[in-house]
Amino acid sequence: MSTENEVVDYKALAARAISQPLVTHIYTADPSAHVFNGKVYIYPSHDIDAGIPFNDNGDHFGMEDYHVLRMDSPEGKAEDCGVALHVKDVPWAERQMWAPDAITKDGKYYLYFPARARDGLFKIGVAIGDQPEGPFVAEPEPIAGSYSIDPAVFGDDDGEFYLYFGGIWGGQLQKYRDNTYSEIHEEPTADQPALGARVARLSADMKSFVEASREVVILDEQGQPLLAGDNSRRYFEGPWMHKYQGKYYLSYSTGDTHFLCYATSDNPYGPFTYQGQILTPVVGWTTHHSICEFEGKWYLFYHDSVLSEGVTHLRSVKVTELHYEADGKIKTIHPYRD
Ligand code: FUB
Repeated sequence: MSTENEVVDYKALAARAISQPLVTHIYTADPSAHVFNGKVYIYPSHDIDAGIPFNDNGDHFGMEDYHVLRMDSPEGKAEDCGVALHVKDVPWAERQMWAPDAITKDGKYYLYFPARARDGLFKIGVAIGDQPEGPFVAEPEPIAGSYSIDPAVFGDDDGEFYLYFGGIWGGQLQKYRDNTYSEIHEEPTADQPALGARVARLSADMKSFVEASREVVILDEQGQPLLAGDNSRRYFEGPWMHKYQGKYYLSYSTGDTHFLCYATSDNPYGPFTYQGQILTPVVGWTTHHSICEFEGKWYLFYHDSVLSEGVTHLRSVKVTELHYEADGKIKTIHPYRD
């Protein structure tokens, strides 16, 4: 949104914003929204200033717990339901409770979350509760076969559940090939296929993968995999899956180019075909979202750093209506009016 050293008038920017923070008493980010029992529940990261210096690994994103937000409708007020899970109550996790997601099955609620384990590697855990707002009790170990960050859980119409996950750079996805970590691995060079998110089907008890995770490939209009150098379109982090008119929509952040983009497929495993941009860049380095239907209307939940006047790890979740064209294309949203 701004070049280095440019003085930004954040009050003017706030006035131009198409939507305002859902809560202002805490900083929140990475909103995963779902409708449970007729209400909207948002599972965000809870941003804090942990006093950790900025670096490319994102260590300054030092979050420690999760608060769940509840809304009677996406156009209403958001209520903070309080702490749903704290890192001190997760036996395997040490720090950095990053972007979570949640789902319900058979009367239980499952919160999926990434955190750094004591060996410095991100893993994904699951915590279980009886109500959408928690509290959630974490399983003693991370999900076997999970790694990296940004879990997004998707329940298909046939009763199967899938976990999408993965993020490059601070999210460590570039350190894995075929689900195995090695320090020698790096992001592919610009002319090689980009790394994709990962997906695995969940077990009936929602606590494990029934298969090794697979790569989610995104193809261009010629049917070729997007390349690692295609920074404005390739996958970076923050996967989200939703279904619209029978098609699977994979949406995600492009990271260093700060777009939310999407690709579609007839299969939850893909391959997906790139379609376009959902959201142009927001204030702050990261952009992360979810898409949720409520009473026949569709909404984009996202975040920006306007409230903190541009502090990239102090973000605020927002919501705006999302519209489809007749052919199923999503209309691009611009977060600030001209
Ligand atoms: O909130 C920490 C990280 O920032 C998330 O995991 C990424 O998706 C980015 O939003």
